[in-house]
Amino acid sequence: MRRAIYPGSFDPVTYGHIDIIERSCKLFDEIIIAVLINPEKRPLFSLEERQEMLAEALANINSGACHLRVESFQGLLVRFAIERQADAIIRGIRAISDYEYELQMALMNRRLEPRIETVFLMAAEAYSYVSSRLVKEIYQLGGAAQGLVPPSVERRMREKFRKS
Ligand code: COD
Repeated sequence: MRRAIYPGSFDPVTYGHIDIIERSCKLFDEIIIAVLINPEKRPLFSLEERQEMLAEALANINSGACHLRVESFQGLLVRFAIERQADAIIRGIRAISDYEYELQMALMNRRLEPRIETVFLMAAEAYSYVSSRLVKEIYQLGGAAQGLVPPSVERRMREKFRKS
């Protein structure tokens, strides 16, 4: 069985992330979507909210025979990958600007743990400009990003900024 970890902040999950998960399913039997717990960063959504939004979004995708699991992790990603007996780490590439950071991280992870490969996938062009950061900015400024994030994320974004 081939297992991969798809790690990220997912603050919040977008259709760009979902697209990468669907593509990963064609390559692996199981994907663990691993949400980072980073005490030094202040995400907009709590860990529980980010995991719930992922679970809601994943309930609506056709993953075929591929098994999807949402978990959280802290500390070194490669350590988590080894603990879960994963073969690979999945990362998404949008533009050449992502590549530099992603390459650096992949090479560092390979140095730390040569048994884990990093696999880069590209989302559909329609999502190539979508990022969690921009989606948050749009809602914060009173806009909406329909079609770029799952409906449950849209709803939670509106609630979040209505309250504040
Ligand atoms: N199209 C394609 N890919 C996309 C899109 C899109 N529209 N949107 C996002 N992605 C990709 C990103 O490029 C990324 O590959 C992935 O989806 C997740 O994105 P984010 O933004 O949710 O998550 P990141 O990039 O903040 O996650 C960073 C990690 C949590 C993976 C990283 O900080 C980490 O590994 N931390 C653990 C500590 C560690 O091991 N450090 C040493 C690293 S060398």
